[in-house]
Amino acid sequence: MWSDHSVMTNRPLPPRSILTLLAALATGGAASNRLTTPVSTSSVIRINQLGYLPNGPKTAVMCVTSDSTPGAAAAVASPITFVVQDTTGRQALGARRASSAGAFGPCAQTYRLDFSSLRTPGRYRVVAGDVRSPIVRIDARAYAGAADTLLYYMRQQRSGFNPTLRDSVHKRDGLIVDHPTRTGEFVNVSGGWADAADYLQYVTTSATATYVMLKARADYPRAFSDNFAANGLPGVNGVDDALDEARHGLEWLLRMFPDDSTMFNQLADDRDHSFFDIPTNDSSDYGWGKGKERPVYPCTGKPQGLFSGKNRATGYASTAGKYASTFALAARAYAGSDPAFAKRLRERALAAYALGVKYPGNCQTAPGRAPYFYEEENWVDDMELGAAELFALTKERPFLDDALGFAAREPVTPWMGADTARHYEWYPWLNHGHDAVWRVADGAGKRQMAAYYRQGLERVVARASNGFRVGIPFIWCSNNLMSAFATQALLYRRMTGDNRFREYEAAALDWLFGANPWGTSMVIGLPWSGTWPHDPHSAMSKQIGIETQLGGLVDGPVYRSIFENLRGIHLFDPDEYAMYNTGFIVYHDDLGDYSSNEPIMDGTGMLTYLLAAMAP
Ligand SMILES: [Ca+2]
Ligand SMILES: [Ca+2]
Repeated sequence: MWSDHSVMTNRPLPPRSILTLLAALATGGAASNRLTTPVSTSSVIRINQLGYLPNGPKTAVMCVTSDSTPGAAAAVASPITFVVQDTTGRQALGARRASSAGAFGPCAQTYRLDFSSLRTPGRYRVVAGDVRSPIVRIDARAYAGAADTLLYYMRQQRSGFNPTLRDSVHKRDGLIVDHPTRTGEFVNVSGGWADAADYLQYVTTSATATYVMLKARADYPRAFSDNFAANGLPGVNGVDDALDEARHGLEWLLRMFPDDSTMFNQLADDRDHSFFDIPTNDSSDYGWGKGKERPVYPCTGKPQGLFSGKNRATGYASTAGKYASTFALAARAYAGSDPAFAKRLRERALAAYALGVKYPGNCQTAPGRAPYFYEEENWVDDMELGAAELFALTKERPFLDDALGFAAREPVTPWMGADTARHYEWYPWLNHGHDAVWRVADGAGKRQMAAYYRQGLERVVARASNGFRVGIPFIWCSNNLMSAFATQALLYRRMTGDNRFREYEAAALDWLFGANPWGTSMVIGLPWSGTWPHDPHSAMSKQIGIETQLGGLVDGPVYRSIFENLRGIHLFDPDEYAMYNTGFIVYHDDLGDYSSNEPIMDGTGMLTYLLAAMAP
């Protein structure tokens, strides 16, 4: 078992070039972080490895694992005391008591060790008896460079020219399929990002990631730096790197919506999964030869799937709304710096929205040979966001009326409070529409939007009495839900000044960076000196090196039943987390586990907002 304790220094990754990272790895800088001293007891203290802001909430979570000797579990249910020490062992916070918060997953007991009253920046350990936490960092700059680090992964996912490989990938995109009149026609839709460790590309996820990056840099302009050029190679170009990355997405989205009646939704399909190789060697065969053109799927408003499996598509609006909101927000972003581009974005935003009005319903992704697809069922959230952003752009009142109407049709994103959901059934996980409406609505409208967010947060919190304070369902891509919950709580707090969900917001953020049963950050290389996924489901990682995956958010833990029932899933190596995979949720740092350890583009892009908000 590798742990926890001895080698972590909790240094966030400073902005620097990938070349420096490669050099660090060549000298063994990262590998040494993996193996540390064995756990001496069956209790561990989990912390946010990135650190805590001096004036923010600070909680570590103690987990007493269920393999404790009989009798011990009963004993630890009683209150415990803990202290906080500085790195010399001197007491920085006197003894505090903590009561058991009950069982959770592999933990027979959990305890919340709240040290929020310690505000002095520095490095500490939380100590309970003979159990010591890793080094805890309290620092106003704990999140400096964190949002930028996510962008390393986004650049690495680029299709077209890929800056990590310094080569172009998927040069023949693509041939239209499933179109009433244009099937077989070539259309240039090169660019965008691969969705995950496979190379499928979806408007659903790409537009959402683009939107959130645009919003993150608009709201928190100082969170991002300028260390990369438009093509993703190192270099300064006078544009923050979040906008560079968003523009890479926008250029692809414009190709995918080339005229007012042709709205493409997807590039490639799961026949891509026949090969597990880096994208330059992708030799998937879509029926016209290996490594040739990839299929481009339009929205048709009808169930799609070229083989036996079909989705349940009913319209265009889920995709059309995402195009509209992303283009409209981008039009405002480029109004000053590139008016011609802004004008085109505005025109495409209006056209996309009109198609969404004409064809209400879902445009789901199309399955190929496998039974999996993104089963998005809600579209009013997407049209709400599109309408709100179009109102912000045009100031035309009917858009605001539309947005308010759509908002009332789905006040709470339905996964909130649920035990489970289909794959990407309620997407995006966070409805940014309510926030976009709040920004432009009158007093009554603002109160309504805040109330909608509050209702969703209450439903999750009602399930979160455990010591980790988590109430999300552990469906596939649970880290997306954790990130969405924290972001919604943040937006609600900023809207209202109401701090009632602050503890849960912090707990979700802490979970993503190590305050979880496994004690691992869910973002590759963040912080570089911490514990994070070294063996993700990724051909790039396997063939070239883990450093290519820097900044990638992995799927996160799933219900055991999900892991055990997915096709073709098995671990390649002994499970270093076996001790913590005894409960109802599992996470494996293993190449073979595509359910919990695959980096995901949309989740990474969406996390930029939360980390930008935490930046100094
Ligand atoms: Ca730049
Ligand atoms: Ca939706």
